Amino acid sequence: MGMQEFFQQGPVLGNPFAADPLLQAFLRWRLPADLQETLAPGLLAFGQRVIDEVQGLGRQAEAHPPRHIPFDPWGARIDQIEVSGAWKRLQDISAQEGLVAIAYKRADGSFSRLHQFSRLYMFHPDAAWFTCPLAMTDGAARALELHGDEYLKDRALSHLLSRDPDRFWTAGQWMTERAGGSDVSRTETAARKHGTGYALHGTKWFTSATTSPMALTLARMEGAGAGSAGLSLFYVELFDDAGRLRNIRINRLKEKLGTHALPTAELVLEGTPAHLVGERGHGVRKMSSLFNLTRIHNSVYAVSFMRRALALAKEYASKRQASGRNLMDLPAHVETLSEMQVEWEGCFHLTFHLTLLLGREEAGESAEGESALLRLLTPVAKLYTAKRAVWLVAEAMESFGGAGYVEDTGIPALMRDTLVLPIWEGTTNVLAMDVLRAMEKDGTFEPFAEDISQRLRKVKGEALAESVRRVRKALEGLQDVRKRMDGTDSDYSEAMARGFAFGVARIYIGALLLEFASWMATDGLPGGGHSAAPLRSSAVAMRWCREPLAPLPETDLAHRRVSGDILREKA
Ligand code: UCC
Repeated sequence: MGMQEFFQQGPVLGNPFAADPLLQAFLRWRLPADLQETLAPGLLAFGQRVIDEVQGLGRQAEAHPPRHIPFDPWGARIDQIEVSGAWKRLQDISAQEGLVAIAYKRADGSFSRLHQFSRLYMFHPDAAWFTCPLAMTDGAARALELHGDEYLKDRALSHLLSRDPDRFWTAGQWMTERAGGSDVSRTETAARKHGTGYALHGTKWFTSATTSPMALTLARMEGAGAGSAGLSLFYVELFDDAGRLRNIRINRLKEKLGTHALPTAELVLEGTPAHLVGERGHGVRKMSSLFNLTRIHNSVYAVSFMRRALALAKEYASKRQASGRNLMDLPAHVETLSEMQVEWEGCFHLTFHLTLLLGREEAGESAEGESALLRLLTPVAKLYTAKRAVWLVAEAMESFGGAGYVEDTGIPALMRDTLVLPIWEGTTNVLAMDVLRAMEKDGTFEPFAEDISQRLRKVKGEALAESVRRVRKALEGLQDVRKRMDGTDSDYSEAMARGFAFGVARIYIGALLLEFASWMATDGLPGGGHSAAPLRSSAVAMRWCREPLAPLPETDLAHRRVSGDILREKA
């Protein structure tokens, strides 16, 4: 008998709706029965479209990245960005599937956001980050809905919310400048009065989705004060009727670590016509309606990537043999995978709970304290899920051994595309500062603590009692730290902020997982049948609560002095 050659079978993934019991159970939990029945077939069909069309298009878009063409053959400056046909098809599918429109049509009432984000969650890992333009488009639609005049609503919103691929527009967002990165108040772009509108002059250092027909951006009017209150929000249309850029120069496309299909450019505005959005001034405050929304998109994409990485790792472990056993049967590997699973489920609950809060806010149906909770949990979820996604995807990559490090498995691209999550739309520490802002300016901590207490009161069953006690205790610890942060030492609060935000996330997730497990044990069985699912949900919740929920290092003055010493290099 000849030697048999060894081949490893590659991973096979199913329909992202049919193969996701957590998403299905969450929808059963939160949606009214009739709405759930209405939505499920559409979600299943969309899942099939993701497999049949989106997967292939995403791969093609990734293989044919955008190209900057600065000049025509005869030397004229044209600054075109060429994108692949696959990228354009992803845009058409986004329009047809209502990936932005669903949220604004509000046919599903306060559940419209849950519906929209369920689709984006299934679409994202195969869509080569076309979800970046969609996030920007959604944010721009919200900003225009809240602050735009009738002209802008007529002109732009109808395109942003269209389901007709020929009418659908995506939108760009140009917030980042050379001086004003995270500190947007240092924006240097000037807005000069020009006819009935304005002309913008300045450089935008990072602009994503730059092939979009419109963008929202910030600029300072002549005579306006310093700081972010002196900035105004502007609407820009990039192209004239002949398709030429309107006084915009493209310096170059960024060569990024990942997100290779997505055009991200440096722009110089040389008198670009612009339309003021809302009253003059307070541009950052207005822009926050955009970036608070894109931060929720970011959380959805983080859990979406986590799900993909975990599905790949589990599928591989079920086939791969080592030491005479499947990886899935090796105790060390079981520990690693189950830790990843629990982390993903926790992040999923936090994020999808946020989509419910957002939906209720936009439908005008928020209960008392829920707007505050939405304000606080938006930066918390963004910073927490992004960090945990980076950790989880790196673990998944490692679980493939050398294969995970090889390009054509697609896993390196998944890792690169995940690494952007903690960076764009606010880095971890910038968001931790936003958590402080949300507590200090908007008084969000007390409604948060009250919400947890109410949620824990709903948890039934002896098996979960110890976990409930742990969450309560961790919340008390967080309340103590919060009291100390309320003092005058702002350096103390800032030094505590990241750990504090992680604590908020982990404690809130603990409460959500317990509430879900309790529901699963009583009402959660599909069709009322018997299943191991309730037991599983309880195990996940208990495992979550057994880990430290808010490990907060004390950052008093002595601690910070040492931190400073550690950083000062001595010869
Ligand atoms: O740059 C980017 C891309 C980089 C990487 C690209 C890779 C390729 C793309 C891949 C795609 C997949 S993305 C953009 C990143 N930039 C940000 O997200 C900005 C980060 N910085 C912040 O979030 C800061 O916290 C600022 C800019 C918001 C801070 O602004 P200020 O003006 O210094 O701070 P203030 O004075 O506290 O806030 C001004 C006003 C206040 O309201 P009023 O005027 O009423 O007092 C705040 O309460 O804005 C209000 N405000 C908010 N309101 C500030 N933040 C918020 C908020 N989150 N929600 C509500």
